[in-house]
Amino acid sequence: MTDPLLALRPWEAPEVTSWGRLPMNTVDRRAGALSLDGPWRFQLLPAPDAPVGAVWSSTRVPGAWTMQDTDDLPQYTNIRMPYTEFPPRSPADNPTGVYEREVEVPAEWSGRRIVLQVGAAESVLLVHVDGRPVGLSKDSHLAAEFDLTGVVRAGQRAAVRLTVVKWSDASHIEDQDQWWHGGITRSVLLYATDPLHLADVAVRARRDGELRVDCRVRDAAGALPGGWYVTGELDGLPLAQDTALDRAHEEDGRVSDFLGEVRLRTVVRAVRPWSAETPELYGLTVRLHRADGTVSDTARYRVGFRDVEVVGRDLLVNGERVFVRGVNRHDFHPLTGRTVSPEDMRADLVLLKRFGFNAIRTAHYPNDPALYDLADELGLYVVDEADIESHDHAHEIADDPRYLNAFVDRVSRMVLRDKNHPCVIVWSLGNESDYGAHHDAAAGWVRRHDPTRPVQYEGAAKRGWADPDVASDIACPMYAPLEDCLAHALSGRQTKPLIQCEYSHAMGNSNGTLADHWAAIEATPGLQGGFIWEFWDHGILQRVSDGRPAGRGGAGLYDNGVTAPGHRWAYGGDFGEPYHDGAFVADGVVFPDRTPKPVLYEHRELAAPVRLRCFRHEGLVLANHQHFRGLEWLAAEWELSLADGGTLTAPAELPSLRPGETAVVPLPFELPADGGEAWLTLRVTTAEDLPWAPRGTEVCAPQLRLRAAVPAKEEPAVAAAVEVDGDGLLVHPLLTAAPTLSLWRAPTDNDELGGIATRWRSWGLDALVRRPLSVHRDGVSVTVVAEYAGPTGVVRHRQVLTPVEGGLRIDEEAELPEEFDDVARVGSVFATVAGLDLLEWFGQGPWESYPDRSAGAPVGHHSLPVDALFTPYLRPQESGGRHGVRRFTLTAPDATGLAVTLDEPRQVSVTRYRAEDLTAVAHHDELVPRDGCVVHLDAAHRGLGTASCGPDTFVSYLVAPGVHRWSWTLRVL
Ligand code: IPT
Repeated sequence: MTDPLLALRPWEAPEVTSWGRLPMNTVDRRAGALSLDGPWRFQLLPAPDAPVGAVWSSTRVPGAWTMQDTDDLPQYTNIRMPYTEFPPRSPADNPTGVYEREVEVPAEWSGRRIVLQVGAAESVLLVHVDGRPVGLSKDSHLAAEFDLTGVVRAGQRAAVRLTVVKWSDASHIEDQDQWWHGGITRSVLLYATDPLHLADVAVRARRDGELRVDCRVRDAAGALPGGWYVTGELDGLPLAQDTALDRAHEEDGRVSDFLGEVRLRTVVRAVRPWSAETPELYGLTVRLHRADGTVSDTARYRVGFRDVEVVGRDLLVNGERVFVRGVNRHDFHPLTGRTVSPEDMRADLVLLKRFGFNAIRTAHYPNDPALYDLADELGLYVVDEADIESHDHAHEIADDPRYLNAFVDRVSRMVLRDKNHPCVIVWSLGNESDYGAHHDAAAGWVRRHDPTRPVQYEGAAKRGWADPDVASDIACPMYAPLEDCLAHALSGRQTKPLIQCEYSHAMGNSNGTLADHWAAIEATPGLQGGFIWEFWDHGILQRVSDGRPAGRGGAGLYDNGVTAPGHRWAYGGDFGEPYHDGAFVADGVVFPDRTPKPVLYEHRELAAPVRLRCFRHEGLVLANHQHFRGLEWLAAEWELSLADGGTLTAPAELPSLRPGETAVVPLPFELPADGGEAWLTLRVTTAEDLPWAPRGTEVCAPQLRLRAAVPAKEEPAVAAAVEVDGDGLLVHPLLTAAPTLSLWRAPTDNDELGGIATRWRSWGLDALVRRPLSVHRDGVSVTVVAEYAGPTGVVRHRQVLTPVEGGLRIDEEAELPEEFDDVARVGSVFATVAGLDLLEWFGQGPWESYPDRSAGAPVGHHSLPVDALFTPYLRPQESGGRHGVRRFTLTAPDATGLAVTLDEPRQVSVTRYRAEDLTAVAHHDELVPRDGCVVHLDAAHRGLGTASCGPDTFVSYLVAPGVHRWSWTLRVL
């Protein structure tokens, strides 16, 4: 007998979005639900219409089969589909998972309405119970519910079969930039309600305290029984029923026997409004009663009172033009793929809060429901995005009528699910799907159903940032050059808030110019922020021996971004995929194990709630840079870093300031009269335990320079010998490679994908050939002139080595030809003997910083083991730099070693790798650290930019041709 669900061939029928699926609603937390998570019988068929065999294995639900023990492994493609079939077709090889298990339906569910909920399945779900077809669903990131009343019997067993087809017409609109998986990725459960039940509850809570709760009631038996009523309470106080609404409905005859509607209301006096800074929540309980007063159904919500509106070119939350410090976040885990636990999501959001983020775009589909509860609780604004990305076939699909239903279905189901969350401030129609009538249809539905939130869609906004007719209330470009954003905001033609849906691409060593962006955003009305791309490096933990995902067994096999021996972070191509997009999937601000990358410290500082504005003779100007709260939640300590002394601390009293206010506070230290450079830092921490940070967690460390450095006097030469070899290379007891000129860095992902690395290679910067031209002794100094030649240009380099008290001064000069107009660096590189494993420096730190990513690294005395300086970006590249270094020592445990003093604050890196070590391998675990240190001192170092996807660094951060001079002293300790 042909199965009717299969006979439809629903995997190639975009018109079919569901069958037998219950409408989406907000009432899903019924007490007594039965979890069906855990082991299920499992078969992976080669195609949906292949016969189910007799041999079963076992698999775990929730979980993608691509991350468990099957031969269908994860595959990464960005834009292109992993197969050539055009929409709505899918390939003949179409892995299809058949999941089966028995369920004991509780005897006490007799007479009740029984519902099966499948949290998420990709990409087509077919449901059979006891061999009978029950329903089907598409949309891989939203739950599907099926009414099993009359299909299963209370007190008896039922066999549930869930068939999941991997490739379908729906895959063409789920073409997001991430790994392809297959399986059931969120929890499955069975629950029961009374036949008389809450079908949906919609909550509207405004910042003036007005609460409106619209309840819809159904009875499974059909017509509603007489006498039912609904009550509600907010934090224990009863809500009033809005009888006016009932009457109005009766008058126009809209109250039917099948669907009851009730509106409850109240006005909360002295309401505490919800915002990301003040995530105040109230507990709402809605109860549906039978005529005899007994409760037939209950729903609970946490309500946040807040308003969102677009007024002119401002997006206002509670009337305030808030800055949107956002990040794009996928549901991701290195062991389970797309299955994420509430604990993991809490850890994600806690980390975002600690690093100053206040917003998430759920790129590019509705995230796990727990995320919204957490964002409500912890305080994060959410741009909730529908599961639509048709990137590879965007143009065809946006106006292909066969897909119209799917677009409206996906957008509307997201809104129906998430509408009660205060965290959701904007609905997004999806990502990278061109712009067609389907988007207008979906936007129309949203605007009618939920007029309380704006709608955005990048594909529509692209038609014209100020175009009033497109399906986007926000100008939400991606990777727009800052100058274009500024020009728009200053043009007088701006009509909508400008908030980039993606910017500052975090691939590898990246996020250059973030500080420039924020300086412009904070200074320019009309610019309101954006969402960094993205939170995660999607590296999957992989066993190198058999190339398989480590899966859940891999827990504990990574630490601090680094994997255990025999394991690596896999990216595109590592599972043998024929088509893939390489390391482009590793472009997050955290490593796959959630270890923060250095950019996060930069971001934390740029988001600082407390700022030190300037230093005036009567004191310091301290500003509250928040939108809604004072500084009471913060504690602080002053720190004075003296270049020629140590670090002093003093307690700080934060003034009482309302949002936006400033106060002048007295200078907490007397500056020693004879010192040089002096820096004042305010270390700001949490004053009490918060849900996202224990007391004492650092929040920001704004800093001011109190006094500039006194220019160093040239040290007099002393009578001592400088030893150089026949090629003019310094011979020194602590150096295993003499200082030579370096113009090269191991290309970052930005350098590679932005194209500059290709130019560097064409100039031969990675293999310049040094030819000594002259070695000349002049008194005690030795002057060495050498040429560094590439195929297209020659750099002349002069090094003057002069003995000074206790060491050696090295004055260098390099003259770059005009054609070398944009090199990676100009500086010296040398290698040290083994055993010098501690770096102590005065300069910016302690974390990695580069010329265009150095706003979050305060100047001070820092110290780190050499092995901790390097950042293990998934694809090895230039890493570990420290900006603005004035001097440093590299020492062994007995404090012997070397000391370097630089003429000016310079870019320095101390690692175990030469640039060629880093370029030779594709994964971090393949690197073999050297015993000694590789030290770079740069007169100039190119900014990082974001050119792997978006603008390159600014001209001011480029290294110009012409003459560069730098000098440094080297002493033995
Ligand atoms: C943009 C995508 O929206 C996002 O999913 C991701 O691919 C990002 O770029 C790059 O990592 S689209 C790009 C073509 C600008």
